[in-house]
Amino acid sequence: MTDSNESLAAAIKAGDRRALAKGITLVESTRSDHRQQAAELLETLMPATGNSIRIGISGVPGVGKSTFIEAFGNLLLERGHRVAVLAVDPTSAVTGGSILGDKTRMETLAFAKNAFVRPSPAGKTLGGVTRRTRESLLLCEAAGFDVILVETVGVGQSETAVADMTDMFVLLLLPAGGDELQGIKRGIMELADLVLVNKADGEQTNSANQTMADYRSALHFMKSRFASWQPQVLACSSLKNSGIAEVWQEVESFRSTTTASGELQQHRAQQARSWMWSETAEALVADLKNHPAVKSLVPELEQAVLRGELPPTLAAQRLIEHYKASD
Ligand SMILES: Nc1nc2c(ncn2[C@@H]2O[C@H](COP(=O)(O)OP(=O)(O)O)[C@@H](O)[C@H]2O)c(=O)[nH]1
Ligand SMILES: [Mg+2]
Repeated sequence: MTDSNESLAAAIKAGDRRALAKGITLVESTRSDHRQQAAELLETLMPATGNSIRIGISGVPGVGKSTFIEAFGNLLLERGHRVAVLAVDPTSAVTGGSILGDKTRMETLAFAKNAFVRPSPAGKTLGGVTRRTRESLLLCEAAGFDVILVETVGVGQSETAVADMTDMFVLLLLPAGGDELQGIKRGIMELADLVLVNKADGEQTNSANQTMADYRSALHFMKSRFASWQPQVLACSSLKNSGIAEVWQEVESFRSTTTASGELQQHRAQQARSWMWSETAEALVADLKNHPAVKSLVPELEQAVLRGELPPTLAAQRLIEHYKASD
């Protein structure tokens, strides 16, 4: 490892936020020398990771995720925690924007000494965005952040990606309306360890309580992710700062219960293993696509598949045969 990498690792471990930002920039880079440096950095810092609670925050756009993170994050800071906020937004490459671009909703948090807010990395694929966020999460842990919040855009596959990299998955809902109305798929519901009906304030208080009751009974018929943890439903107002302390209580209860049952550790181990395999698959495909012998074959095979002349399975076999033969 180079000297500069060595001192970067030390600065990150000392909790230096600028060093952390630099480390994340390395992790997000696609340059191969940066990739190499990032890999070494991660390996050095690995023993310093794992000491946080990783919380995924999801829900449809407009439900109040960013507002909730601001309220929740500030409560945690008051209680002496160090809070990092990351995001998975695979659309940011397309739209040029990023969900945490709306730092206005995280006014205090974004500038607090014990907080670290990082927008979603840009990336062409969800896989790429996911990998960078996972690695950033590890760097944040090494820098001593003990609560890590990962916000999703609330559309498409990003929910599953975030559930796969966090310990606890929190789903925010709007008052009133069934899940069809709110556009929540059953699969997403089933990932939730905690459901929060947000905007329980003003005129919406009653309907929020109704929604809370509805989901409490609905969840009874769903399979929970952890045998030791029955998903809970709470109501809160991120804007009025009510019900937020109860959320933290629930998180602590989740952590102690799943730690005692051994499920939290098991969950993390499985996540790491499947991460290893998705990395392997992505790297192999990237290498295969870059291989000269394969590259020249691709247009022809793709055309044949597009025209319906060649079964995709056969085309895949040919690509792999050429890849293997060329070594
Ligand atoms: N009344 C009320 N409005 C809220 C609450 N939380 C968020 N909002 C508003 O809902 C809108 C969307 O919030 P935002 O945090 O950007 O949602 P996100 O897209 O899920 O991140 C904003 O206008 C917020 O002020 C809440 O608890 N009560
Ligand atoms: Mg947001």
